[in-house]
Amino acid sequence: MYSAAAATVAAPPRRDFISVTLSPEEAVGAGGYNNSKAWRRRSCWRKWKQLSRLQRSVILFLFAFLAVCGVVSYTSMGEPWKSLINKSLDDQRTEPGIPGLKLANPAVLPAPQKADANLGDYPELSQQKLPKPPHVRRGPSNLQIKPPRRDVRLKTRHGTSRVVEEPVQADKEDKTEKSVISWRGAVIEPDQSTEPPSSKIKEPEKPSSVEDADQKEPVAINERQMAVIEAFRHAWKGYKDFAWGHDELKPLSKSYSEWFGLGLTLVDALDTMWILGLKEEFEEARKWVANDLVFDKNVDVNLFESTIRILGGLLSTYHLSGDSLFLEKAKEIGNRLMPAFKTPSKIPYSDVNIGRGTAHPPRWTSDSTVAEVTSIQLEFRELSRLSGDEKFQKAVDEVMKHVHTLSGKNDGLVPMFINTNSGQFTHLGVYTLGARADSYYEYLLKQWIQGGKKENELLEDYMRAIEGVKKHLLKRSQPKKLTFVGELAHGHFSAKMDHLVCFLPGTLALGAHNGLTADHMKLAEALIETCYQMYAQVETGLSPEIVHFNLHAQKGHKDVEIKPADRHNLLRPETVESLFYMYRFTGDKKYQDWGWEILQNFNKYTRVPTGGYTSINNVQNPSNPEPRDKMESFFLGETLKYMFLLFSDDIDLINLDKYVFNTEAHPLPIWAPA
Ligand code: DMJ
Repeated sequence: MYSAAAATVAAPPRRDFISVTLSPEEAVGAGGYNNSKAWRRRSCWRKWKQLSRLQRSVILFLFAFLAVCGVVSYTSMGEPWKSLINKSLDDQRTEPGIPGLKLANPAVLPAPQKADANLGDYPELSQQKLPKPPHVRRGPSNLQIKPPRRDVRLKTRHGTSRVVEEPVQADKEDKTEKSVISWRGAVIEPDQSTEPPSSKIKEPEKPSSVEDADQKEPVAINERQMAVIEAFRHAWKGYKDFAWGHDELKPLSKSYSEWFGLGLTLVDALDTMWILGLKEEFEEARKWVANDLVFDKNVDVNLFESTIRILGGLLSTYHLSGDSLFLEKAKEIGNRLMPAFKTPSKIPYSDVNIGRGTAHPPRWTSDSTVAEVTSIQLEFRELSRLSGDEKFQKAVDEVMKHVHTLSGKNDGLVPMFINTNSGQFTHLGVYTLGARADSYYEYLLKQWIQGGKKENELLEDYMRAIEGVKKHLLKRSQPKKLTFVGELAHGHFSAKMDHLVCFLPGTLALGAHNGLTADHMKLAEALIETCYQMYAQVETGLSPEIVHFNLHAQKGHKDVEIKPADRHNLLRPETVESLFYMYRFTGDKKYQDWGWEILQNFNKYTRVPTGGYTSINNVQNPSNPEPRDKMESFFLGETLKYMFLLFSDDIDLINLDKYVFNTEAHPLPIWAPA
């Protein structure tokens, strides 16, 4: 017998040893070792012939079976395999310089921006060199909205017609589409690609992520965005170490405060983590939501706050991630909030006991706040669209319709309170764009956008209100002639402006972007400059909660005056929010630079070394800003998210033609994106 050892002697120098047993006859007949193809073919054929018929049939059957399996599995498993492979590649992709930070998407680098020279104001960052912008996709792969579609013909702005795909909506009522004449005479056409908001919603919609096929070239995150990620992780560290699962971090006392007992910071921050690409943090937070977010509790929650932060946060996270866990939780909290609407007037109570299913106004009054009852609509309407249950939308639409008809407005400006029994405004005569009224104006515009620009009453109320602002509340300060929005109390003008009002430039710019008059954009530009000055003119470079503007030039006086009771800073987002809109719509880099300054000042005066950021009591004292020992959930939910978006040059990172942000910075889909 010829052994394999003999065969290897004459084999080519490659070190692949094959053990082959040859019969002497084969070997001798071949004249020794012969590895030619023809010889091998003949030898196989001979072996095949030696097999019994049964053996041959079994082998043939096995071949046929394997071939069929191969074809079937290729067609049915191709996609899952592809995504699995992509996923595992994604998982391996970590952020240099940020251990554990995994970014979801690879990126193309669009000329990364240079960090400003004044990193010196931010000691921790100036000492350690910021990591180079990585080639990564930021955020999840599925940020674009593609609701279920059907083709319709749409007139473009230029009058030509093109085929667009329209989201499917169950409601087909009220097909009348009226144009609205804006205050300046501009004709605003309803968006013809959309259906009006539904009053009879039947079919639930899918998350925007599910239909996302627009996988365009990813964009790299830049150094400023990296600084935001770093800030977020620092804040998250404090929350995780000392307040995990509780509402708010108390970073100095290394403990927490409870408001509703619903993990407010965690839920508010979910979509920020998703957008920043913080996969690990997102996953651990998701686990908490799955296992520990329990709504069946005997606890009073504020309808507005829990709607914008919890319901809004869950809905947007559902859209971004496509994970149905968040929709189920959203439905549950939505249902548990519904008792609030059981009032004589249908104007909801401010407080709901989500465990008992009871609701009530505050102890001292039967009034609700106007902003609160008119700034829950984006979320409840979206919940109806997603769940197929019309009751949510019906309840909040009724509130808007009712408020639309109410008397007591002053050129579109609304009072701050509304009675839950009578349904009438109370405390008439006081008008502000600040606390208790602010987001009423914001949600007029945003609901109009959400619903496809068809709900004309909303637009009318918005346009009228902005005219009211111009007529009654706009003034210019001295010496810099800053345009600001004051307040009106029983005919008396007060030059007082809450930081909260700084949402307005962003909202005005959003309106202008959606076709409203160009002078809204002009006003936005003037107001954002003012909001920036509310930071820049203060010793710490951080805005106080409220400022008073000087109306008369006085030697040595700045435009901005601060009263002792107003000099706190709660890490609020409004100015950064407006900077984000302004940058998106103008591309003017100064807005990014202003935001960068603000981020550095947050880092300088509010960052707690052991983790977290804190509100401060005194923005005028850089040597002792008097930390308050509290990190509000909106710092993670809003402020840092808007910072990250402001520093991005990727307009598809939450595209403003596809998403509308709720008042807590949770992006919700526009029902029919442009
Ligand atoms: C947030 O909860 C929301 O932005 C709300 O509209 C106003 N207050 C805080 C942020 O300042």
